[in-house]
Amino acid sequence: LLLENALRRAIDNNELSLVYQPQYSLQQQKLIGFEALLRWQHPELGFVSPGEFIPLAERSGLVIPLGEWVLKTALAERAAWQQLTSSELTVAVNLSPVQFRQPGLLTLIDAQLQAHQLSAAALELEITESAMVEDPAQAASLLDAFRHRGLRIAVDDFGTGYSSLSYLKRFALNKLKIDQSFIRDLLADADDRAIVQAIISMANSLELETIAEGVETAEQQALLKQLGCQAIQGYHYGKPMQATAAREMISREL
Ligand code: G
Ligand code: G
Ligand code: MN
Ligand code: NA
Repeated sequence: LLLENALRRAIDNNELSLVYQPQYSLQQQKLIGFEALLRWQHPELGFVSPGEFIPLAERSGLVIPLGEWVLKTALAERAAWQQLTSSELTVAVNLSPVQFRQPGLLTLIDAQLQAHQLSAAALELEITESAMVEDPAQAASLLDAFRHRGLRIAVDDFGTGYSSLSYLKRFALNKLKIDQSFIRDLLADADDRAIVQAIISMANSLELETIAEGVETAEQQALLKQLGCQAIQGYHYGKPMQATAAREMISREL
């Protein structure tokens, strides 16, 4: 409860920030966007990891105002990138399943895109399989509405959920983010390699894009390129960084 009350005040007290992790296209060989990741620095508790406070925020409902803050902040930052490059960078935002079920989500997104004069394609929404399994009919209609707007949808942590693969066919999705647990031992583990290969091949057939997460070495990157993976994200290309560092990277790379 102590932590919950602290989190409740975090937005007003300016304790939240976003860091941005770059994403690299293996085919175009260039920077294509950043994933926005939430950070909370409490004056006494210090750094609290999202792995700790996101579940708490989901249980308490705080994830709704928190998620709204994330969306607004990430889109304001994306608008600033517009001044740095003509490249069509995407900003990827993680959506909690709780936000995904919130009725006002689409209205909020529309309003924020308009406020920053951004096209919908500038925003990628990362959802997990768990967001789709609870109420598949509702999920399908919301995803259709997203697609109709031109928003991009990525499935986060792909391969770790409990959902059926049939949702890949039924739902309007753009991209699979191959979970980092399959990438970690990619070079040494034949099973991981087989799984990654199968995901990429299935994604290609279904006309879904692929991005590998947690890519930490040049060897992993080279193998992923060979396997036909389209993009990578991970410490090898870039760690999550402050907004100013991300802007510098855009100016340098593009
Ligand atoms: O960046 P890090 O590895 O600490 O992130 C840990 C987890 O927190 C990841 O699963 C990530 O998806 C999640 N996360 C990070 N930022 C956000 C956010 O803004 N909203 C939600 N819902 N989850 C986030
Ligand atoms: O669940 P999601 O994919 O949103 O979470 C991304 C998490 O993975 C973030 O917490 C981020 O800090 C972390 N991360 C990003 N790149 C790497 C990496 O190369 N190695 C490891 N171990 N973690 C990473
Ligand atoms: Mn993510
Ligand atoms: Na992930």
